Amino acid sequence: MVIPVPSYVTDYQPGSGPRRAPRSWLHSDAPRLSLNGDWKFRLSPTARVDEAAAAPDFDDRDWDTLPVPSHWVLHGDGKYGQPAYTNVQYPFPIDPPHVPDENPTGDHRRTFTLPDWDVETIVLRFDGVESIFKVWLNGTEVGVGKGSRLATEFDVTGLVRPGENVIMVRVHQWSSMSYLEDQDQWWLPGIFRDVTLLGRPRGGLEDVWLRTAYDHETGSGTVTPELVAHPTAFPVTIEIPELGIGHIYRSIEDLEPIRLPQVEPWSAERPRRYSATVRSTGEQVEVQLGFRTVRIEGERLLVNGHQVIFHGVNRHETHPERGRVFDEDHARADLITMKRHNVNAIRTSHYPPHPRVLELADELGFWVIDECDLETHGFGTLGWQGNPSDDPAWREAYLDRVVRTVERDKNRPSVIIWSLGNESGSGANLAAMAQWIRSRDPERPVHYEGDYTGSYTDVYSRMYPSLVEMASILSDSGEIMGCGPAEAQRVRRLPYLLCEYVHAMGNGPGAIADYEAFLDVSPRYHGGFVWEWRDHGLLTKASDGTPYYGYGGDFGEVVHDGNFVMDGLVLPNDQPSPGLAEVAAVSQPLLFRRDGSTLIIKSRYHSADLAGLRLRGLLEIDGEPAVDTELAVPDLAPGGEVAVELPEKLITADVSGEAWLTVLAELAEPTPWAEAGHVVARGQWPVSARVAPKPIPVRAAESVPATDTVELGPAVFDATSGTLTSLHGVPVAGPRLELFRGPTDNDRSSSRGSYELGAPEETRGEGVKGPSSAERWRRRGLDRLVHRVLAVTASDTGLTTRVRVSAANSGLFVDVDQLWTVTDGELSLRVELTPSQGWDCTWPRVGVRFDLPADCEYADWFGTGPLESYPDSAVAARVGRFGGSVDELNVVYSRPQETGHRAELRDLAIGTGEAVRLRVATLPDQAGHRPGFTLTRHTPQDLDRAEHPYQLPSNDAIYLYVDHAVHGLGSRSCGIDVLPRHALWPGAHTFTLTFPTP
Ligand code: IPT
Repeated sequence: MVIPVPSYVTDYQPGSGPRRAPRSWLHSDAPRLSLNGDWKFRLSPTARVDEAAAAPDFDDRDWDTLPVPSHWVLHGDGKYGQPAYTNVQYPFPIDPPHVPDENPTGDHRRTFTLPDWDVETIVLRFDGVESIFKVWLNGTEVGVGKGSRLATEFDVTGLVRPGENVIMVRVHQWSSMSYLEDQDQWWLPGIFRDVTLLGRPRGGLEDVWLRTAYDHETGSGTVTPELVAHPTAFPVTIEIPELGIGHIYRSIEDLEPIRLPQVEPWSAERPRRYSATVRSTGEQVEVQLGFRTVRIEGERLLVNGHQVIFHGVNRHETHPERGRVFDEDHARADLITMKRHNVNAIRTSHYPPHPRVLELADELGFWVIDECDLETHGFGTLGWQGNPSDDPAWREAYLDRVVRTVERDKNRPSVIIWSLGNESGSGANLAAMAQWIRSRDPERPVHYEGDYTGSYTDVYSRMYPSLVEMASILSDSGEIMGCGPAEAQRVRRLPYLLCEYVHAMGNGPGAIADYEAFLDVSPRYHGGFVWEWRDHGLLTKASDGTPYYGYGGDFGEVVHDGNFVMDGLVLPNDQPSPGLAEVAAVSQPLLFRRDGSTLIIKSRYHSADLAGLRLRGLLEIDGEPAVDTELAVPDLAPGGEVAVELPEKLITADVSGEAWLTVLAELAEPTPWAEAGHVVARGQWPVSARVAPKPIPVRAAESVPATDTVELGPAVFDATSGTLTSLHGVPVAGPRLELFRGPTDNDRSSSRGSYELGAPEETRGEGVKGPSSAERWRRRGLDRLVHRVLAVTASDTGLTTRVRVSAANSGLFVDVDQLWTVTDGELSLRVELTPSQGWDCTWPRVGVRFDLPADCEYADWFGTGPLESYPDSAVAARVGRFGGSVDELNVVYSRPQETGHRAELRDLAIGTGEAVRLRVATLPDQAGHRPGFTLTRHTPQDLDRAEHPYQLPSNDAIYLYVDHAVHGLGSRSCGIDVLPRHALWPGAHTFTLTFPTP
């Protein structure tokens, strides 16, 4: 008998059966039974499966066991299929509402014993199942649930029975609803959130909404209760013990607001919450209240009367082993990491997270854009033809989703904006969602980026605009994408935010600070949300068993989008990336300026003053602390500015060395997210006058060496090549010119235009469409330079080598002169680089490589740090003394690429264990600029060739690169290219190194 594909798999209905009205996620004392745990599991390749297994007496002994919650593809070592990653692409034919017959279908089965509950109804709740599911209880069909990241509750009162019960849940990976869930993430089928049986008491509280408001002018608060309850639930008491409140309501008609003359408001900075208890005749519910009022006034979005500025991130639910299965400790740790990096806002891209995440946001303090589970991006491939967003057949499914989002999360003070979804084109169904929100919760604005003309949303939101377009949007006139003149004026009257900007893929993003600068251009700009918080790498194994974090293509996908899923500020192993340090530095809540002996502090706090902080002034000479003093903390209202005088001892340094003043704002007391002493803001300035460079006299040596080796002070050279063989007794090879770097993900991308190709005004600052930087570098052979020694000459005090560097089938070259000199026993090297005419692409770097023994693994330096920095990602870098092992100095990006450059090196000691074996110092040029360095186990060519870290060769050397300049990072993997001012154009370079005795 042919079993048909069940019609619910491809219909437009949002679900069926006794689905209960969506309601808040509440903490109740009503009885509950968690059905999480081990279930029996059977996977079928299609949805054409008979229903025999639903029968209570079905024998499932030969089924496997699978934990719930879980994604089955992340269990069983491939036995249950594999995860698949696509960004925009649908991994099935675009033939809505149909899906292929190949439709992995997982039957989950278990028994449970119904506790002896004295309740009125019994509810079966699913907090998240991907993509759709059908439920049977004791052999009887319950219903069908849809909406992967949304809750479904069925009334199972008549189906559940005393004693043992059998439940079967059939989950289909693909369904019509997959068309609405095309988010940029892994496709991960399964029951991935909790399953719970809820006893609903007589006189219970079906839903509770305690809407709060705060009047910033009077300091008063309001709680407006809204209940769904049977008349027998009354009287209902609402208590807020801390405020001495106890209100008794006799009936639903009697639900007047509670007015509180004086409350402390809730904000992301001061997340003050009050516990409230709502007690009916049958149930008690606890709600954590936060008093706040969201309002748009003119072009500004205000909370409690003050404008909100988002230093936000896009947060997906992802974990390298669990996928989207929630783990509270992990989520809390992530949010704490955000707080420690001055992140104050979260967009829940692109679906409501586990409800506890929003409670954590309430508790720790974040502004949240809560986004509905909706994305139809793949229709963009068809020019949005057939897009569900504008097709009446899908209207009910759209409305169902937004209702379930808002109803579930409506009590959360952290949620200040509702978002309809992501990248779903535009259309009437989206507009209908917005209208529904307005009728249900008029207090919170509606967001949707795809509404380019602002016709049904309350804020103007964009992703990845160029800086030129940013300036245009924030000016009074000029074209705006997707808008006619009148529409452009309409969106210019709305609060403006970037729901996504700067793409944190691989090494990057660059230019965060350039976007930040627009906060000073117009109050209309409210900041934005970095794309994205975490890499989504999944822990897997290479064929030899080596563990690594997999991305698209590592799981045999037919179509996939490679490592585009590795675009977070945090690496899969929870390690914050240097990009996150840059975010933290750019987003500091306090900005410091110095004017002589005056320190000007500007507050960017929304509602916090400086209580809870202490200020420290630090004077360092040559990187060593000289003065460390506490400064008086001035009164400073949120948003204000204050000037304080710096003590004399901090700014009058004995200038025999290089002196830097640092001012730090630190937590004075521990907070729930950091210890006392945690630095929230920092400013740094040079105190000593710049020391004029004392050039080292070099004389080109003239005679050809007569021996095979040449000795010069501590150095020995090969006379034929003119390269080092040993330095201070350490075997060293080099120097050798290098212009290449392991291309970053931004270097590899051509998804946006490049400035490198010329950027006339009409490109709106987007540059010109064309090949990636990496492609252009390869065309010019930068990845495969060859060397020809033109001359080696020596004298008693010097050695000169001239090398011509070029690439196969290229007429372009760079001449490199290396002038070694010994003066007063100290060895120095001047490198002079002269390019030929005709170079027409940027250079990723310009510097030299030294090959050191493999045990030269430790570096101590005076320069910038502690992390890597590049011309357009250098706000976090400061001058000081730092140290680390070669493995600590380089970031293990999931796709190997350029890492580890630290600019403006003064002095570097390289060692083995404790012992320093080599030292390299730099001289400043006339402008005070010095080379930077990279100490690494891998060459750019190694990094270029490996797709994953485990494919990198284990070299028998450590490479020291000293680069006079490097190219910026940009954000071109999904955003702007390296800006012209941060690009490295071919040119002549001269720099000088010395090699002091270790
Ligand atoms: C944008 C998506 O909204 C987001 O989900 C993610 O895919 C991001 O790109 C890139 O990583 S959409 C893009 C077309 C700008």
